[in-house]
Amino acid sequence: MAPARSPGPDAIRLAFSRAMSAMYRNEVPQYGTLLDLVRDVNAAVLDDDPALSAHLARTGELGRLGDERHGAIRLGTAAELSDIRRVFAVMGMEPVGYYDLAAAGVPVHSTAFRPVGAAALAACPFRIFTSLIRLELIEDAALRAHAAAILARRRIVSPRLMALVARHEAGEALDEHDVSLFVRETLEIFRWHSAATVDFDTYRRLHAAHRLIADVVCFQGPHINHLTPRTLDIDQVQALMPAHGITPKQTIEGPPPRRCPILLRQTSFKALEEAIAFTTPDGATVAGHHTARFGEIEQRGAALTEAGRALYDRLLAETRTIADGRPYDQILRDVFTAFPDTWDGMRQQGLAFFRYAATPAGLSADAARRDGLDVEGLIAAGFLACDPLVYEDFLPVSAAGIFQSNLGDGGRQAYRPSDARAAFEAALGRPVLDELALYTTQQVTSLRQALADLGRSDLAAA
Ligand code: OOG
Ligand code: NI
Repeated sequence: MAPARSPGPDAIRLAFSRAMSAMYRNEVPQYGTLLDLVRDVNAAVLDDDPALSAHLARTGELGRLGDERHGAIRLGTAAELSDIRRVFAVMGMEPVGYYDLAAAGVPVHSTAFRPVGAAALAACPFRIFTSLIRLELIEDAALRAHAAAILARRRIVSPRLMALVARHEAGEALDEHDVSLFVRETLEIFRWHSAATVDFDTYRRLHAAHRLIADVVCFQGPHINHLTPRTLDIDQVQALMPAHGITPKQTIEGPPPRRCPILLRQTSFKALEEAIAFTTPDGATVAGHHTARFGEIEQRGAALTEAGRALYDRLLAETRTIADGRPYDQILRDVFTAFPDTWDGMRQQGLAFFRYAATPAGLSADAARRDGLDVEGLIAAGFLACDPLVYEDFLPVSAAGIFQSNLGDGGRQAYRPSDARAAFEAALGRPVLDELALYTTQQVTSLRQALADLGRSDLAAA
């Protein structure tokens, strides 16, 4: 029998992200409004900027512009994190980076499951910011044990789904039919349930310990809490949200607007208050409410090297210590004038990552003209081109800001610093990938190839 055709991880991820988007738009109508607004603003930007439009067409990004870039979930146990890791692996999503949000007063630690190769990112960039709640940060021992017992009773993945995952892990190709079942069953994990699994009193006590803890513990599973499309003008969407009946968080997270965008800028709308049915110990139902779900937008810029990131972190920290009556945006802009805002400057100072390629002029130039030039000389001569690598990851301070804007007062607590990364990776069942290593490899590989094409492999060792 001929082997069944398998859609492959990129196609499965694309099908899943589209199914998730449709489900979320249906569940959270305000998110659909945000998507429409983002689509209109993106269209206007492209109309006004034919060069950007041509660039996105050339890089194959235009067709994917309307697809979400990421979503987020919050898990309750080590076993859930391990199961989710196995499910996401079927879609080519690997854990990249470790984010300790406790440092910013949020009792979770996180990773991002995402495609890693350039081709996979281009095929479907969808990723999921995945947090694991840290019950050990609940001070009340009895409440902590109660929460753990509630979580121990639930299973967020179906046996049918895990059977498919096991077949994938055994090296079996999943056919179209398997894949549609896989997408359906995976979608179920993230569906919203308007009935809590606990009585109102338990909810109230967990909510008082931390709202996030109630959000994770009191429901049947890790409902998707937001999806995030890509915008070409985040300031514009932020400004237009109120006119569309959407209340944005107060500030845009991340770096200020720049000529040469870096890292990631994000903003969200406030989580909605939704009706929830709680049980009582005698089996009756009590009406209550819960806020968890929201919408977010993002705009991405260049990935920064360790040095670039250190400068970014230092300037952001400095911005946040200043309270002199100027608006936050203004302070941010002023402080960040210390961050070079030209690609040449960032490259020469080793602040950002780039992808290199030999140009047609470089390939046809006399060897004698190419020899004797160093990398900067080759660039200046127009023989070597470089484009910044897009930042594909997340920022802990920004993520904490997104969490907090949806937690209201009391969302921020002081937690003692601890090194929980080893525990997170043990729960995950593997180490997370190092984002800096991924960007470094891309840069080094492209430069080595470009120099070889120019007959200047002697420079690659430098
Ligand atoms: C995740 C918040 C972080 C981001 O884009 O930085 C996040 C959450 O609320 O669960 O999604
Ligand atoms: Ni997000």
